[in-house]
Amino acid sequence: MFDLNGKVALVTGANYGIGFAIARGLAEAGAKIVFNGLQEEHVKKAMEEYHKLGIDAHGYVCDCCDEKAVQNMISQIKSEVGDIDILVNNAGIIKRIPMIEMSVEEFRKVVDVDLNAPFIMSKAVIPDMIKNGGGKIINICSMMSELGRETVSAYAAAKGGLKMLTKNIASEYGGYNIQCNGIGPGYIETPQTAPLRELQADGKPHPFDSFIKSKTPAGRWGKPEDLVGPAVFLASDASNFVNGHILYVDGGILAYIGKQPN
Ligand code: NAP
Ligand code: GCO
Repeated sequence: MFDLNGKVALVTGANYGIGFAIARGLAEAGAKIVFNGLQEEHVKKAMEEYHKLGIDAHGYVCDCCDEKAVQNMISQIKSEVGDIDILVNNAGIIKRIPMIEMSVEEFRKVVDVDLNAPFIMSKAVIPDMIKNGGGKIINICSMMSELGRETVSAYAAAKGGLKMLTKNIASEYGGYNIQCNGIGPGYIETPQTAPLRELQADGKPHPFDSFIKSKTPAGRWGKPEDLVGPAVFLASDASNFVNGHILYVDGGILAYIGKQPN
C-alpha cells in the first residue's frame, strides 16, 4: 500500500532541502518525479543530483506565485511526463523581521509564496485529479501553523492559513477521492534555518540552536530525511482515509513544555 509505481509526483521547490529529500523518497517508493524551482542554476544542479541518485527527475524553472507560468508548466508536464497524481506544495520562504519593522511588501511576499502559491498549484492540478478518479495533495505546513514567535509574523500567518487551506481542500474535494493533508515539520537542518544554527564568533553554539534542542524531546534538529516516511505515507494508498490532517513531524516539540531547570 506504500507503493507509488505508476504515479507522477510534482514536488515544488525541490532543488535542495526538504523538497529534495521528499522527492527522493517518493522516487524510491516508485513515483516518477517532477519538480520546480525559481533559479535556473539551482534547478540544473538539482537535476544533476537526482540523476547521480539514479532518479530520472524532470525539472522546471517556474515561480509558483505566477498562475500563468504554473498553468504552462502543468501543461508541459502533462505532455512530457503525464498527469500529476501527487502534488507536494513544498516551495516556501521566510523573512525574519519584527512585525512593526516589516514592510507590507515583505509581508505580502511571504504570504504570496507560502499561501497563495499552494492555492495556485492545487487549483491547477485538481481538475485532472477529478478526471482521473482521485489524487494526493500534501502541503508543507510548519510549527508556525500552530505557534508564533518573534520576527516570523508573515510566515506564521501564511502557514496558519495553509493549515486551513489544507482542511478546506480536503472538505471540498474529498468526494472526488482527493486526499489533502499537511506535514508540519519541526526545526529541520536546511539552508532556510542555517542562520539559526550558525556558530557564534566565540565558537559557541547559536542561542537558538540550544533553545530548539531544549524544546525538542528528541534533543536534536530534524533532518530532511525525517520527513520522507510521513510523505510516502500521505502520498500512498496507505492514507486513503486520512484527509484534512496535519501530521507534525517535530521530534515532540508541540507536546513538550521544554526542558525543566536542573
Ligand atoms: P529552503 O531550503 O529555503 O528551500 C526552498 C526551496 O523553495 C528552494 O528550492 C527554492 O528554489 C524554492 N522556492 C522558493 N520560492 C519559490 C517560488 N516562488 N517558486 C518556486 N520555488 C520556490 O527551504 P526548506 O527549509 O527546505 O523548506 C521547504 C518547505 O518546508 C518550506 O515551505 C518551509 O516553509 C517548510 N518548513 C521548513 C522547516 C525547516 O525547519 N527548514 C520547518 C517547517 C516547514 P530556488 O533554489 O530556485 O530558490
Ligand atoms: C524560524 C524557523 C521556523 C522553521 C519551521 C518550524 O525562524 O522559526 O525558520 O519557522 O522554518 O517553520 O516549523
